[in-house]
Amino acid sequence: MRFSFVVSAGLGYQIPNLFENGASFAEFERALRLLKEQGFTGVELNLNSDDRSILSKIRDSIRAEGLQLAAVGTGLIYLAKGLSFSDPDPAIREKALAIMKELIRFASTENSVVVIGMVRGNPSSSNAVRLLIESLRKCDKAAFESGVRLVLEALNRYETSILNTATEVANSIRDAQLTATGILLDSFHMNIEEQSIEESIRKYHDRIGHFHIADSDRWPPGHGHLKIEDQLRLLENLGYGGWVSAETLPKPDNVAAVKATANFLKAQNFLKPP
Ligand SMILES: [Mn+2]
Repeated sequence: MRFSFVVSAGLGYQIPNLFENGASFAEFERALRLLKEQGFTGVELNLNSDDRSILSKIRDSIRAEGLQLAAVGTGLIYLAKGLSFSDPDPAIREKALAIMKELIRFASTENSVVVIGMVRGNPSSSNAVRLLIESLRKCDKAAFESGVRLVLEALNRYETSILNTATEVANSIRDAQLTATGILLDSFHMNIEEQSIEESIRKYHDRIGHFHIADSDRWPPGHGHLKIEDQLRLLENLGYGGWVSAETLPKPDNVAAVKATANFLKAQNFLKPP
């Protein structure tokens, strides 16, 4: 297992207006240095830009720090731009898909997984899952052609109305016959939705393509009441070799959240000091 930390305008190491101005780039580079110094080998970003000059600048900064881009989150396509894969308007679905394809192309050069989380939208129509699956098929085809792995995340009911559990995600992948798409499980969401976190990890471990950790209160591991060390030990024993990415609130602050997560992972012998 490899460990990364989210840097974004929201969750993880939080940088307001990330990649929208020069100051945010400078702070981004400080965040990367901190991750490296604390022993993380990767970073996960949330991107909604298909601007190639910005993407190549991001790539250069990550490479210069000797880190890997573990995963590209895409929730901002919906949360910042209002575009989703389940929107009843086909033109909006196509716009979301166009940005997604650009991010898949970007991920392909970095060997990163691409996360399908909130880009599904938060629909109320009964038709939504059918529209989502149609979009997922197109995405999956683009990812397959680029040699990229997609991961579909189970998100809790308070954030979206569709695909809340590991089983719902696994069934959608199966029904849509997706070949380049795995499952993303997140300890924070699973704590709300799964009957048993351990059983879900066990049942779907061979399809898990990415894993997010945050405690029950979404603070860094060790703050709440989840046994994240047990989840990680189980994944390890089941042979999971992908990324584990910390997606915590920036609490009590950015630097302390990174350090608390690193200290937790080191105390549990998952992360080796660099
Ligand atoms: Mn997550």
